[in-house]
Amino acid sequence: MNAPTLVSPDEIRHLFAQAMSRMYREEVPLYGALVELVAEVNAASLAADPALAGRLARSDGLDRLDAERHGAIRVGTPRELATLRRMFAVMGMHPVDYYDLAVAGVPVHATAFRPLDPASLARDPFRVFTSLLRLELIADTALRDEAAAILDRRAIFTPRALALIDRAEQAGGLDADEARAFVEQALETFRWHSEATVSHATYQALLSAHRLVADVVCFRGPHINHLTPRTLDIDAAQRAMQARGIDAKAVIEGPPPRRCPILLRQTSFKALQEEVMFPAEHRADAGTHTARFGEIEQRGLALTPKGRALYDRLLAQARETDGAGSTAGDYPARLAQAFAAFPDDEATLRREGLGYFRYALTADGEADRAAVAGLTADAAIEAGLVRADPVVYEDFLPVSAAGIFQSNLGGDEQRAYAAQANQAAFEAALGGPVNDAFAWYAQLEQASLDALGLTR
Ligand code: OOG
Ligand code: NI
Repeated sequence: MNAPTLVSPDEIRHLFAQAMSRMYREEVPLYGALVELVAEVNAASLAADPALAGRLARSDGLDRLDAERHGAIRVGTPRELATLRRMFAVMGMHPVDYYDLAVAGVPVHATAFRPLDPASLARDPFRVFTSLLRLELIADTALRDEAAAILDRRAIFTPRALALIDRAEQAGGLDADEARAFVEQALETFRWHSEATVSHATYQALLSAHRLVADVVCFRGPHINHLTPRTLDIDAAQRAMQARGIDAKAVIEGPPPRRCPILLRQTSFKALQEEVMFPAEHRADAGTHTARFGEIEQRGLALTPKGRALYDRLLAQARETDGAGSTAGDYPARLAQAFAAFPDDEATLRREGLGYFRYALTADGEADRAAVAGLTADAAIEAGLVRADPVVYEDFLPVSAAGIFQSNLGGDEQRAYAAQANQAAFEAALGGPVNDAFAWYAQLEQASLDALGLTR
């Protein structure tokens, strides 16, 4: 009997990421222009800093430098989220962390589906930030019920996609033909539809509840709303966008520019106003909808809980000054000033336990492995036997995500919801727990120490 040859989930994710990129470039040509701009900026960064390539190769893979790092979608119901979890699992993507955005005035909570194994991340790092609408935050109960009824009627997965998810779960994977069909079918869920499923009047009512509610409820499915390639110099990329007359968001989200990058910095071009048709009794109404944009990101050191607490405190300090959040003109200066208190050299970041590092042998260490085992990490580094490379942050930042949402909803509303974060409700909808990012980074670091026989 011939056992079927299964395609690895990593390969399926890689095919999927490529297909999404092709589809989105076709759907949003400005996104294609952004990808080209980023490739130019990255090439210039590498040319200007010959040592950069070596550092990247050690920490974050130089391969696929220009490939998309993430995308984002927004779904409406627990059932949609639970099925997405199963769909992403076929591609080796699992939910990591819980993000509450209600505190920032966006009526969703979210997770990111991403690879967990470092080798899988290296093969293709593609991940999807996935938000679930919190309908209970719509104050008008009649409108809330109407939104729920609309969402209840839609089917965002093709029957064949559902059948292939079942198949993958039963057989432990997909063969090459099934994998190809799966990617093709999965793509349908994330495609843009320029016809709304509701009348213009219903759209307007949902829009005034919150612009995001209209985006989630009024269309056939959770269209991909952005993709995000990685840049090696986000400040240069932001300037290049502005120089080309691309309507970039006012500020870069996340930490200020630093010698040792930490966490995640992001910016985007603002969402486009796109023509949409609304079904009406005798003819279709024309209108516009604003949802889709292009984003770029630059990643740095993953912070420990201690480092993250410091980050959150300094960020809050920079944003607090005049209540204007990150939109005021002097924000970059305030941010830089606040972050003067965050150590900016790798040795200190490591010694003070602010970031996660991966330990590896130097050439001297390779030559004398036996001398390494049993040493403390500090002593081994001191002796020149071991090197500590920063672990790259692979997740998201709720304050930044809210900033990205806000600048792309086409309005400037800044209401916060009084609602509490509700991870339990999110996980119930998801059909399982989210992975804890801190535990994941800590385990990566520990495994690198254990492999060399180092102690702390
Ligand atoms: C998601 C925004 C969050 C990010 O990079 O922080 C996000 C959305 O607008 O749906 O993608
Ligand atoms: Ni994003």
